[in-house]
Amino acid sequence: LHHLGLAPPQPPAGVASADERGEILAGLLQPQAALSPKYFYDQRGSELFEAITRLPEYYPTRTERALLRRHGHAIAQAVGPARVVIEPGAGNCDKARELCALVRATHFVGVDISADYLRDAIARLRVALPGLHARAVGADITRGVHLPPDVPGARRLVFYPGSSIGNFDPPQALALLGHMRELALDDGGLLIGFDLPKDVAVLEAAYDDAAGVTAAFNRNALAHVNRLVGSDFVPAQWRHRAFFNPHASRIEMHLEAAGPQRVRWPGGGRDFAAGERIHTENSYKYPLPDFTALLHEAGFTRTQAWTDDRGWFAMVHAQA
Ligand code: AVJ
Repeated sequence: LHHLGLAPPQPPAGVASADERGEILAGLLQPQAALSPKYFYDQRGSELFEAITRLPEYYPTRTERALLRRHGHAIAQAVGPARVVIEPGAGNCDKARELCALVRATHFVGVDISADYLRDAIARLRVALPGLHARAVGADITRGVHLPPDVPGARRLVFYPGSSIGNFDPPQALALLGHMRELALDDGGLLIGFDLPKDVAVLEAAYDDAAGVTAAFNRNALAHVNRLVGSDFVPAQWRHRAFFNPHASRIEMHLEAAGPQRVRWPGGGRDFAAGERIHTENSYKYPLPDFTALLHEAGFTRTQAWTDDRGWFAMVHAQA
């Protein structure tokens, strides 16, 4: 997204670039081992995430969809005549289909780190909306994306639904929102969905479902890392942990070693004691006024918000 400069070269699928490899190994070697949540999303991880969005416990996706439908008219009015919709982290493009129809977009650009998964989704989107010019850009949105204008002079809407912004800590979120404002150009806007704080039991169930899909999604990151850097993690030896951290207002996900583990990769490795954890995800929950303040700090001007009756999820339109 950044600078709209040159596209970073894309490594072949399934092999880490030198930067990625360095980032992954540095995280694993920290005293508190950590792995970026972007490594959840290989093909299988994207499929598991899609399964999560259909779980009874996982309220964000269906709450957001209901918000878009219920307030569609007002949202379309706030957005105005945007013709180019850009969605960072587009995934299966399900929401893009509804949004593009709602704002009568002529062009759609989906950006996602899971490039093959995105290409299939874009192909389905073209069938569903034959009048829409839709294209896929396989890229890591946190590293910068090259987006030449599809339609010179057309107003842009950056669409960032699903509380994806929750994966970033507040300073990173601020920077990313700033990039999105640049991407929207001077007369464009941002339509963003994010998760609100709520009852801890509701939050924790959403990230530790009874069917174990979120546990499989969490463990799958290790299989993905094995392919990316040649490590020998045994995913079944790691337990899924998910809990709300009230001080930071975030869900944390970790993988906890079920017993002592020796993990090796070309050129190194690490021993983990039983119970030691790898921190795999944060999912921040912002009170509406805090998030609106963040948008203004990122340079957006007018904002307009919609929430559901339970106050569980919010959608905000912000003018660039
Ligand atoms: C895709 C980041 C919005 O934080 O709710 C779902 C990812 N992790 N279950 C979220 C996720 C575990 C999801 N986001």
